[in-house]
Amino acid sequence: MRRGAGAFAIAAVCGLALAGCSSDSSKPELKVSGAYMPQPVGDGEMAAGYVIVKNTGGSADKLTSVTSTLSDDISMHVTKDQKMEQVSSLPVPAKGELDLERGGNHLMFMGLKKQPKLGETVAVELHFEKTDPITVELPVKETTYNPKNS
Ligand SMILES: [Cu+2]
Repeated sequence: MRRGAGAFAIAAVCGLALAGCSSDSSKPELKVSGAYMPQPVGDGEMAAGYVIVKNTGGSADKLTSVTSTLSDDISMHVTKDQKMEQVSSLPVPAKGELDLERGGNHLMFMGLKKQPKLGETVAVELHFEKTDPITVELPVKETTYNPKNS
């Protein structure tokens, strides 16, 4: 309880200070944006997911696993020379970002329990080495959706 209240007080102070509060933190400060899942084609058994994890903190973190009710088998992939390769974690650099995007790194959902349909959202929990898990809602977009083209 004490710890939770303390964190809340710090958050309130940061809100008032507006700037410079998290920038001198030595801990990772993560924020997720740009999340989406392209609608899988046909009755495909797998889907990809994309998020951007921004770290404004002074130390690096790692995305270590991803969980969701959509699938029990979610892995992290990097793309090298047009080929996918599974990795056990993805780095979130200090004062940098982890970018999952089309043609590059992505989340891979295997053995889908249901078909995600356009307009729905898929709740996903991102687990990190240092930071507490972050829940993200991935909106299901057109199969060919790419935020860079819209
Ligand atoms: Cu993949």
